[in-house]
Amino acid sequence: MSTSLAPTDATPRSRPARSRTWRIIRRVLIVLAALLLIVAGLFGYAWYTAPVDTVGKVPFEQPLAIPPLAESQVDDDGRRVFDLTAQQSMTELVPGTSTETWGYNGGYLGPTLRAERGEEVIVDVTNDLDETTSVHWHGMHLPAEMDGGPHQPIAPGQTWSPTWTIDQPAATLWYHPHPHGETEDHIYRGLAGMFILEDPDLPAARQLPHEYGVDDIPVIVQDKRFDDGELTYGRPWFSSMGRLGDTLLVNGTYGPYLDVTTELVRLRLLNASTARVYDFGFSDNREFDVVATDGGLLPGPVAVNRMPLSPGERAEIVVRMEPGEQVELRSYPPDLGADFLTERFDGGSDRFDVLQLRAADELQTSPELPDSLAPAPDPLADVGNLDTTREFVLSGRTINGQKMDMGRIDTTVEVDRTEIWAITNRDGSVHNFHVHDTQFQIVDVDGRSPPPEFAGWKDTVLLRPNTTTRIALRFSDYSDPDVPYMYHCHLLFHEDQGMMGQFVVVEPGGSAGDVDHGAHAGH
Ligand SMILES: [Cu+2]
Repeated sequence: MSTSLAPTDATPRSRPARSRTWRIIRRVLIVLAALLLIVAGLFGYAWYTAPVDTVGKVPFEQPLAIPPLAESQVDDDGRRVFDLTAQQSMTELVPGTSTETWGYNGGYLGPTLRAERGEEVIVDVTNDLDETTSVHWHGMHLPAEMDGGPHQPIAPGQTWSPTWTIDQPAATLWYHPHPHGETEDHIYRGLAGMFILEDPDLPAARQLPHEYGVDDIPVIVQDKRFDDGELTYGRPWFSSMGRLGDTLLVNGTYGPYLDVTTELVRLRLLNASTARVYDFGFSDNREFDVVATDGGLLPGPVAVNRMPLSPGERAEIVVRMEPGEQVELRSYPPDLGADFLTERFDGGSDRFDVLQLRAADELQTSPELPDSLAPAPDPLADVGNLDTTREFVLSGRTINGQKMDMGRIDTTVEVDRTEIWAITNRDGSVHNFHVHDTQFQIVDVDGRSPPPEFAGWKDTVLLRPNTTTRIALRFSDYSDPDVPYMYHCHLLFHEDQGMMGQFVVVEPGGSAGDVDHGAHAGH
């Protein structure tokens, strides 16, 4: 049998040609094999170095910083006035190093704002940075022009003074920048803070631990990566999530411990990371009670031993301590619902020691947790039927096939009408979904009701790969056809790349107006 490479009538002259061909093929094969080895080597390196595991390696040597409660005054109009100034500083985040950071009224993060339902507030936000930013009140029900999204930029040197009336139940909200395309950077550098709402009409709230900084503790969790003290801004090769750090800060503290002096301690967990999903639990797997989620108290405490939170989500948990004991709050490998490769590179194998709780030898008695905390969320009760009103498909960096356009209104909703939104993640990796202005209730995920700790008020929901989550929501008050609110993925890299849409709330029968594309800087 013969082939063209080995002709039977081969002449002496064809032999050099044949061996030359073989030489070329051999070289190509060697180069290909070398390339394959390099790629396999890089992949292997990435595979083995991808998981982060800090369990047992964190020196719990720093007392947990408690963000100060923001000072405020009541002005002549009866409004509670807060001041926030975004500024740049050098901060000792990791002991012995100095890091360039951004913060509000300080080096890193910002003070905790606290206000009561019914109060009118005004926040004078000054931008002392040398680039434009904004401040969004995450989870807050308020007029669109006060929302602090991409349409309310604050230019360097300017002050923006949004004002609104607190009109929602007690909750752990937060504030952070929302400038279009720059949110990941601004939050990563340190701009974020907690906004605690109180509600005198919820008596159970006073039976929960509520002494700020004593038995009611903000726990703002963020992952970072440092190089020689400086924050690094790279993204991993094999992950599409965005930045995934190998070092945790809690309230800006590296290696934090908390001295506990009461039997019960309430932790207000906030995932203020840019991309990472956590699955919080304790080092001895003890049960704890989830008492509130994003938008406020659950109907009653829910005992669990894990509580997953994606970026932007909050949970208030109450943990019982024994005198003299130590236990660590951890993050266990979160269930990202993805294939094993994606899980590995998106943080699904990662474990962290988060915060050490050190109980005093004698603990003050705490009141028992009430069985009933707050009325159950009502949007579902208001819906005559559960027909889906709208569909949102998240894929790549798009929602319904489109990237964010500040000049385009994607969705127009009528004021005070309950809607069912079906949100589908069509990708093989996680996204999440945050809606401004309102709190929603999760109806079902692929037809299944959520577990009780996820059946309360939410404004942000994790979307596992290839699932459909339906939420019930209502936009009461504040119609404005010209100024949009946002819905978006709260993985900030995705958001910045355009995974965001705009909606306006209009009066019944109304239609969207002309959105101001450029928007105006503060005055
Ligand atoms: Cu996303």
